Amino acid sequence: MAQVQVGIIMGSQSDWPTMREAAAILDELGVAYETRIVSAHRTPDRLWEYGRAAVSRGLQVIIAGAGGAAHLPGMMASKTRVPVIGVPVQTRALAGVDSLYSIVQMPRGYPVATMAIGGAANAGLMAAGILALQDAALADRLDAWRAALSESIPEVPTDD
Ligand code: RP5
Repeated sequence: MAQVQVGIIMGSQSDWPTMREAAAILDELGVAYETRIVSAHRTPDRLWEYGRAAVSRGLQVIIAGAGGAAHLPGMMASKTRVPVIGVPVQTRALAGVDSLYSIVQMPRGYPVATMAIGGAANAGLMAAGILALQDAALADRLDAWRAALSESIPEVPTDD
């Protein structure tokens, strides 16, 4: 089994349909990851333990998604120096603006790299880009992925 490099954590099972997009990207790029439900409010001890052990377990990036009062990414960033990428999950009440504001305005010293609302795929790509700095084979796969996306964009618009 490959060493897990990325932790994909989320506040609730209900975040998985969003967060699975990060997992799908990492699958495509051959990056080893794990997925966990870790809630800042409902399982604070789990959050603390996950952050405490992140470095010693060899995690290199943590992707953290949460919605509403989305404290998970910021609290995780307070507990570990492993880079945290935050994904604001869309909410029904406030369309995810609440999630975005909860994640993006971190105080100096504890950054969270915040994606767009629902931006889990980009979180996966960001994590891959960070890992690719030290992994030439992954860098090649990421370059190929980006080239394929670029190739898929038509040059001329059509009616249908
Ligand atoms: C947050 O509350 C979770 O990240 C989720 O986005 C939101 C709603 O959670 P559930 O009530 O669906 O479990 O903690």
